[in-house]
Amino acid sequence: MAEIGEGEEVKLLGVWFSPFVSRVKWALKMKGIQYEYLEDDLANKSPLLLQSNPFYRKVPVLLHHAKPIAESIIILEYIDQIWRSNPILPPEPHQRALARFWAKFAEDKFTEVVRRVLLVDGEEKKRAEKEAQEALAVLEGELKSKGSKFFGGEAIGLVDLVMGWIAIWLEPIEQVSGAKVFDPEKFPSLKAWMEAFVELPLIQDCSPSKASLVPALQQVRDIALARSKKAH
Ligand SMILES: N[C@@H](CCC(=O)N[C@@H](CS)C(=O)NCC(=O)O)C(=O)O
Repeated sequence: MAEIGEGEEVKLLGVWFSPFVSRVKWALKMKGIQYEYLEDDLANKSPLLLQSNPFYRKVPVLLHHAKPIAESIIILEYIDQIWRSNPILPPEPHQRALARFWAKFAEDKFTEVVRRVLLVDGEEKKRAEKEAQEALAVLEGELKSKGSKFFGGEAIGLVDLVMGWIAIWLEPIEQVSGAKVFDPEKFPSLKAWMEAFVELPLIQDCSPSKASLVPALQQVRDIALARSKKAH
């Protein structure tokens, strides 16, 4: 039997320290898809990245038979539609809609807010810190009411792939920004979920270490702060 991905020509454009790229790596690993990984340079973006994602100019980009797909959550859904083993979304339409809702909530209300925690300072950082904690309280309530190991049930699904970065990136982001977003006493269900998530071999196999992220995120923060200083 041909291995999944063989003859499929799957390429992933990414940078190693991006949580958006890692969620795509996790999904490809979960499905057992072989692919070629191309590390880009955000300070000097490759022509392939600029051609494949001309409007956002961001990684990740998945190339399937040279056809580009951008935006990590859209890529996750594409992967799930093309390769059916180990489903990312549940089969039932209402359950699928709920998974998409929570993935969107986590992205808009948490991921994007923590991005601000990393990239800004002062009052704006404090506001973002508080907003992120409010979103975590909602996500804690959702996970608790589900009563399952993962948002996807007993196996990881869309919401776990979208939120999983928290288990690895949040601590380095807190360290670099000096903010405190996660309180394990306030969020016991999320704490148990993070522990279960990082214990999965597929996550351990293709994630950067927290220690390696600290200097990389520090650099991202320094560049963003220097740019905003210049702009004012
Ligand atoms: N919403 C996008 C976010 C991707 C993103 O922010 N990628 C960053 C790396 S972490 C990037 O490529 N930044 C380059 C830039 O902003 O110029 C997704 O989910 O794919």
